[in-house]
Amino acid sequence: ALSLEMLNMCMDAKHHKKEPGAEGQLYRQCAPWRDNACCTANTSTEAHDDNSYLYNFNWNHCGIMTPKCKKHFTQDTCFYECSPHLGPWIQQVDQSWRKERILHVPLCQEDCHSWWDDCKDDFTCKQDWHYGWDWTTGRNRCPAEAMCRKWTDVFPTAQIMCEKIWSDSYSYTSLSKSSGRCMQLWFTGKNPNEKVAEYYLNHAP
Ligand code: FOL
Repeated sequence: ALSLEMLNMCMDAKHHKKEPGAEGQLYRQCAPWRDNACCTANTSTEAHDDNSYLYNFNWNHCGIMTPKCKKHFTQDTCFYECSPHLGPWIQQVDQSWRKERILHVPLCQEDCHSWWDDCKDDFTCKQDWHYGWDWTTGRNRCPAEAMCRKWTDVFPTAQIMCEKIWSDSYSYTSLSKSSGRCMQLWFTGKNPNEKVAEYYLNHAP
Protein backbone atom coordinates (compact mmCIF):
# COMPACT_ATOMS: atom_id res chain seq x y z
CA ALA A 1 0.00 0.00 0.00
CA LEU A 2 2.82 2.35 0.91
CA SER A 3 4.46 1.93 -2.46
CA LEU A 4 1.24 2.22 -4.44
CA GLU A 5 0.63 5.55 -2.76
CA MET A 6 4.15 6.61 -3.74
CA LEU A 7 3.22 6.14 -7.39
CA ASN A 8 0.22 8.45 -7.24
CA MET A 9 0.62 11.35 -4.85
CA CYS A 10 1.18 15.08 -4.61
CA MET A 11 4.02 16.73 -2.72
CA ASP A 12 3.16 19.02 0.15
CA ALA A 13 4.22 22.27 -1.47
CA LYS A 14 2.89 25.74 -2.19
CA HIS A 15 0.19 25.10 -4.81
CA HIS A 16 -0.19 21.35 -5.04
CA LYS A 17 -3.52 19.64 -4.46
CA LYS A 18 -3.67 17.26 -1.51
CA GLU A 19 -4.43 14.30 -3.75
CA PRO A 20 -4.05 13.86 -7.51
CA GLY A 21 -7.13 13.66 -9.68
CA ALA A 22 -8.72 14.55 -13.00
CA GLU A 23 -9.12 18.24 -13.82
CA GLY A 24 -11.19 18.17 -16.99
CA GLN A 25 -9.37 21.14 -18.52
CA LEU A 26 -5.79 22.18 -17.96
CA TYR A 27 -4.32 25.09 -19.85
CA ARG A 28 -2.17 24.63 -22.98
CA GLN A 29 1.20 23.12 -22.10
CA CYS A 30 -0.22 21.61 -18.89
CA ALA A 31 -3.02 19.82 -20.78
CA PRO A 32 -1.18 16.45 -20.95
CA TRP A 33 -1.71 16.09 -17.17
CA ARG A 34 -5.49 16.69 -17.24
CA ASP A 35 -6.52 13.07 -16.58
CA ASN A 36 -4.54 12.93 -13.35
CA ALA A 37 -2.92 16.03 -11.94
CA CYS A 38 -1.59 17.66 -8.79
CA CYS A 39 -2.31 21.13 -10.21
CA THR A 40 -5.62 22.93 -10.42
CA ALA A 41 -6.86 24.55 -13.63
CA ASN A 42 -5.92 27.95 -12.14
CA THR A 43 -2.37 26.85 -11.45
CA SER A 44 -2.10 25.55 -15.02
CA THR A 45 -3.11 28.94 -16.40
CA GLU A 46 -0.72 30.79 -14.10
CA ALA A 47 2.09 28.47 -15.22
CA HIS A 48 1.96 30.31 -18.56
CA ASP A 49 2.08 33.86 -17.20
CA ASP A 50 5.00 36.19 -16.56
CA ASN A 51 5.27 37.14 -12.88
CA SER A 52 2.42 34.82 -12.03
CA TYR A 53 1.18 34.66 -8.47
CA LEU A 54 2.67 31.15 -8.18
CA TYR A 55 6.08 32.43 -7.05
CA ASN A 56 6.11 36.05 -8.34
CA PHE A 57 9.02 34.79 -10.36
CA ASN A 58 10.46 37.12 -12.97
CA TRP A 59 11.81 35.19 -15.95
CA ASN A 60 12.91 38.50 -17.48
CA HIS A 61 15.52 39.33 -14.84
CA CYS A 62 18.23 39.87 -17.50
CA GLY A 63 16.13 41.24 -20.35
CA ILE A 64 13.10 39.59 -21.89
CA MET A 65 13.43 35.82 -21.97
CA THR A 66 13.05 34.53 -25.53
CA PRO A 67 9.78 32.69 -26.21
CA LYS A 68 11.63 29.54 -27.27
CA CYS A 69 13.40 29.47 -23.90
CA LYS A 70 10.33 30.46 -21.90
CA LYS A 71 8.29 27.54 -23.23
CA HIS A 72 10.67 25.16 -21.45
CA PHE A 73 10.18 26.99 -18.14
CA THR A 74 6.44 26.80 -18.67
CA GLN A 75 6.77 23.07 -19.30
CA ASP A 76 8.96 22.68 -16.22
CA THR A 77 6.31 24.53 -14.19
CA CYS A 78 3.58 22.22 -15.52
CA PHE A 79 5.73 19.20 -14.69
CA TYR A 80 6.58 20.48 -11.22
CA GLU A 81 3.05 21.55 -10.32
CA CYS A 82 1.01 18.85 -12.06
CA SER A 83 3.01 15.58 -11.92
CA PRO A 84 1.40 12.91 -9.72
CA HIS A 85 4.28 10.47 -10.25
CA LEU A 86 7.17 12.10 -8.39
CA GLY A 87 6.80 10.08 -5.18
CA PRO A 88 10.18 8.30 -5.34
CA TRP A 89 11.97 11.69 -5.42
CA ILE A 90 9.99 13.63 -2.81
CA GLN A 91 11.97 14.79 0.21
CA GLN A 92 11.01 16.73 3.32
CA VAL A 93 12.45 20.25 3.50
CA ASP A 94 12.46 23.07 5.98
CA GLN A 95 11.49 25.96 3.72
CA SER A 96 9.01 28.76 4.35
CA TRP A 97 7.10 28.12 1.12
CA ARG A 98 6.95 24.32 1.01
CA LYS A 99 7.29 21.27 3.25
CA GLU A 100 8.39 18.91 0.49
CA ARG A 101 10.49 19.18 -2.66
CA ILE A 102 11.73 16.93 -5.46
CA LEU A 103 15.37 15.84 -5.50
CA HIS A 104 17.32 14.08 -8.28
CA VAL A 105 14.44 13.30 -10.65
CA PRO A 106 16.17 11.54 -13.59
CA LEU A 107 15.41 13.78 -16.56
CA CYS A 108 15.41 12.45 -20.11
CA GLN A 109 18.38 13.67 -22.09
CA GLU A 110 16.30 15.05 -24.97
CA ASP A 111 14.31 17.28 -22.63
CA CYS A 112 17.41 18.62 -20.90
CA HIS A 113 19.29 19.28 -24.13
CA SER A 114 16.41 20.91 -26.00
CA TRP A 115 15.83 23.19 -22.98
CA TRP A 116 19.48 24.28 -22.89
CA ASP A 117 19.73 24.63 -26.68
CA ASP A 118 16.63 26.83 -26.81
CA CYS A 119 17.93 29.07 -24.01
CA LYS A 120 21.46 29.53 -25.42
CA ASP A 121 20.72 33.07 -26.67
CA ASP A 122 19.36 34.20 -23.29
CA PHE A 123 20.98 35.85 -20.28
CA THR A 124 20.88 35.25 -16.55
CA CYS A 125 22.77 36.34 -13.46
CA LYS A 126 22.45 33.20 -11.31
CA GLN A 127 23.00 29.47 -11.58
CA ASP A 128 20.64 28.51 -8.75
CA TRP A 129 17.27 30.15 -9.23
CA HIS A 130 15.90 29.00 -5.88
CA TYR A 131 18.12 31.14 -3.64
CA GLY A 132 19.76 34.50 -3.25
CA TRP A 133 17.55 36.87 -5.25
CA ASP A 134 16.78 40.44 -4.31
CA TRP A 135 13.05 40.37 -3.50
CA THR A 136 12.73 43.97 -2.28
CA THR A 137 10.39 44.87 -5.16
CA GLY A 138 8.23 41.78 -4.60
CA ARG A 139 9.67 40.05 -7.64
CA ASN A 140 13.11 38.57 -7.97
CA ARG A 141 15.84 40.84 -9.26
CA CYS A 142 19.51 40.05 -9.69
CA PRO A 143 21.40 40.71 -6.47
CA ALA A 144 23.90 43.56 -6.71
CA GLU A 145 26.91 41.30 -6.94
CA ALA A 146 25.46 39.13 -9.72
CA MET A 147 25.98 40.46 -13.24
CA CYS A 148 23.84 39.36 -16.19
CA ARG A 149 25.91 37.02 -18.30
CA LYS A 150 25.43 34.87 -21.34
CA TRP A 151 23.38 31.74 -20.60
CA THR A 152 26.28 29.54 -21.67
CA ASP A 153 28.68 31.37 -19.33
CA VAL A 154 26.39 30.69 -16.36
CA PHE A 155 25.47 27.19 -17.57
CA PRO A 156 28.42 25.82 -19.59
CA THR A 157 26.64 22.51 -20.22
CA ALA A 158 23.07 21.23 -20.43
CA GLN A 159 23.81 19.02 -17.41
CA ILE A 160 24.86 21.96 -15.25
CA MET A 161 21.71 23.87 -16.20
CA CYS A 162 19.28 21.01 -15.61
CA GLU A 163 20.78 20.07 -12.27
CA LYS A 164 21.70 23.45 -10.81
CA ILE A 165 18.86 25.73 -11.86
CA TRP A 166 16.41 24.25 -9.34
CA SER A 167 19.04 23.08 -6.85
CA ASP A 168 19.17 19.42 -7.90
CA SER A 169 15.45 18.88 -8.53
CA TYR A 170 16.74 17.02 -11.58
CA SER A 171 19.57 14.62 -12.22
CA TYR A 172 21.06 14.65 -15.68
CA THR A 173 20.91 11.31 -17.49
CA SER A 174 22.11 10.07 -20.84
CA LEU A 175 18.85 8.09 -21.11
CA SER A 176 16.46 8.72 -23.96
CA LYS A 177 12.68 8.93 -23.70
CA SER A 178 12.35 5.51 -25.31
CA SER A 179 14.30 3.89 -22.44
CA GLY A 180 11.38 4.11 -20.02
CA ARG A 181 13.98 4.92 -17.35
CA CYS A 182 13.82 8.70 -17.32
CA MET A 183 11.16 11.31 -16.65
CA GLN A 184 9.74 13.36 -19.52
CA LEU A 185 8.79 17.03 -19.29
CA TRP A 186 7.24 16.87 -22.75
CA PHE A 187 4.78 14.16 -23.74
CA THR A 188 1.42 13.70 -25.41
CA GLY A 189 -1.19 11.08 -24.64
CA LYS A 190 -0.88 8.79 -21.65
CA ASN A 191 1.59 9.98 -18.99
CA PRO A 192 4.76 7.90 -19.55
CA ASN A 193 6.22 8.90 -16.17
CA GLU A 194 4.06 6.58 -14.08
CA LYS A 195 5.94 3.53 -15.38
CA VAL A 196 9.27 5.28 -14.80
CA ALA A 197 8.34 6.02 -11.18
CA GLU A 198 7.29 2.42 -10.71
CA TYR A 199 10.64 1.25 -12.06
CA TYR A 200 12.62 3.48 -9.68
CA LEU A 201 10.46 2.56 -6.72
CA ASN A 202 11.35 -1.09 -7.27
CA HIS A 203 15.00 -0.37 -8.04
CA ALA A 204 15.73 2.06 -5.24
CA PRO A 205 19.38 3.11 -5.06
N1 FOL B 1 10.71 23.46 -10.98
C1 FOL B 1 11.32 22.34 -10.54
N2 FOL B 1 11.56 21.37 -11.43
N3 FOL B 1 11.71 22.16 -9.27
C2 FOL B 1 11.49 23.14 -8.36
O1 FOL B 1 11.85 22.95 -7.17
C3 FOL B 1 10.85 24.34 -8.74
N4 FOL B 1 10.62 25.35 -7.87
C4 FOL B 1 10.03 26.46 -8.31
C5 FOL B 1 9.62 26.60 -9.65
N5 FOL B 1 9.84 25.61 -10.52
C6 FOL B 1 10.46 24.48 -10.09
C7 FOL B 1 9.79 27.57 -7.34
N6 FOL B 1 10.72 28.65 -7.52
C8 FOL B 1 11.88 31.29 -4.45
C9 FOL B 1 12.58 31.24 -5.65
C10 FOL B 1 12.19 30.37 -6.68
C11 FOL B 1 11.07 29.53 -6.49
C12 FOL B 1 10.38 29.59 -5.30
C13 FOL B 1 10.76 30.47 -4.27
C14 FOL B 1 12.32 32.16 -3.33
O2 FOL B 1 11.51 32.77 -2.63
N7 FOL B 1 13.64 32.23 -3.06
C15 FOL B 1 14.24 32.96 -1.94
C16 FOL B 1 14.55 32.02 -0.79
C17 FOL B 1 13.28 31.43 -0.21
C18 FOL B 1 13.56 30.38 0.88
O3 FOL B 1 13.95 29.25 0.52
O4 FOL B 1 13.41 30.70 2.05
C19 FOL B 1 15.54 33.63 -2.42
O5 FOL B 1 16.45 33.79 -1.61
O6 FOL B 1 15.63 34.00 -3.58
